[in-house]
Amino acid sequence: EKKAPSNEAEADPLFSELQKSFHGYEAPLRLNLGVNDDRPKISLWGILKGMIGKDMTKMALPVSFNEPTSLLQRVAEDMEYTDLLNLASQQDDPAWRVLYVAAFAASEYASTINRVAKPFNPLLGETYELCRPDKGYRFVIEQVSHHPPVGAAYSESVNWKYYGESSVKSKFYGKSFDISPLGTWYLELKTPSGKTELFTWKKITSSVVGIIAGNPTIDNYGQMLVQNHSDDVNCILDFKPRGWRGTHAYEVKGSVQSTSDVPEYTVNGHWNDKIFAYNSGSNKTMLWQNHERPPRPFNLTPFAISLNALTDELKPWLPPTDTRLRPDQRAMEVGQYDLAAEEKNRLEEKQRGKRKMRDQGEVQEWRPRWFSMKKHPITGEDYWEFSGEYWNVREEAGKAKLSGQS
Ligand code: CLR
Repeated sequence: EKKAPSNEAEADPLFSELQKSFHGYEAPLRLNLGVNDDRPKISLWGILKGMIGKDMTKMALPVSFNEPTSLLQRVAEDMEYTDLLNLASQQDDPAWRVLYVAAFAASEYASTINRVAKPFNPLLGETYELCRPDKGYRFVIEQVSHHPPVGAAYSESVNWKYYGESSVKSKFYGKSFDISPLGTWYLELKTPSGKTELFTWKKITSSVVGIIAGNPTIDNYGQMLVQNHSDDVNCILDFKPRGWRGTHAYEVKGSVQSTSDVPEYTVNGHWNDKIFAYNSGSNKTMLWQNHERPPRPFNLTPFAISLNALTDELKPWLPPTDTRLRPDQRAMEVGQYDLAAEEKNRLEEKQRGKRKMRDQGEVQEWRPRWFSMKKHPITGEDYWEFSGEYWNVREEAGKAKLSGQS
């Protein structure tokens, strides 16, 4: 017997679609790895000093510089603080909406602390999905290009849709290793009045510093404009570079900006700890606080550790392209580094072979399966449109597998 929708969210047709996608996510989250991180300690500078001027895709690094995540999962880590988007969606005041959205955009950097390691490079067509029934969202990302590496992502809940392109340019300068993200990120946010607002922003530069001194850390710096395209109440955030002796480490400052007459708000805090909003009377409100960070192998956060779990419940619902099924990353996760290196080579060789065949016209040109390039109706920029098919195919394939099993 079906229960009548008890509130507005449940009346949304998306609500029942989401419930279907949640099949397979019944088990509790995996929050720890049963291994120790016993990667050999090799000096990063020792390995990198011959590679000045190179970008990451052209560096052959020993697998001990990897962590058992993929770049697709690193994008999924953006989803750790989606509670902020739900909060934003409840705000009547556009200034508070943009403040919570900006806090969400800043929260994406908390995961980078102490993670001086290379995520696995996704294979062309590799996908990663993440559903959180407890948080009411679903997320999917596909590697849509290999050279240059590009991932197209789309996530949604009844309160918001968040999507964009993850593509990075990287370069080793000797003193630092800089990673500049190129894509735009889009947030469609439902407001209490029932309207939908579009926000966009671009990610800032991540940089590995302290390489020569032998204590590498990640810094994130640059200006970020969180722009509301539906009214002009925007927020600008300035992530300060650590600076000499780390005086400005993790610092983020900002303000709400508008051409119309809105009260003044400023933002102040640290992206590894807490971020606050201040009104003109200096009253402060905490927008965001970092989750607890118990020590974990590879310095992963518990959220990151949950991402690669492969439970029996989930297996029948996953497409063969899902990151969780990659043997090299799995070997890395259980501490079998030699096997990880071997498997990684095998998969990459196979991919090179396929590429060669495509280049020679022996097999059809490759096309992304779940995304296609379109002009964005509001910004006019090129973006990856998600067809939604992924979830329908998943549902049918999963049901077929389960009925074949019984
Ligand atoms: C930062 C947060 C963004 C998404 C994003 C994209 C690329 C990631 C970057 C994040 C963090 C730093 C990162 C980078 C790719 C490579 C780089 C993981 C997650 C690492 C630190 C480079 C290590 C290089 C070595 C030589 C060890 O929302």
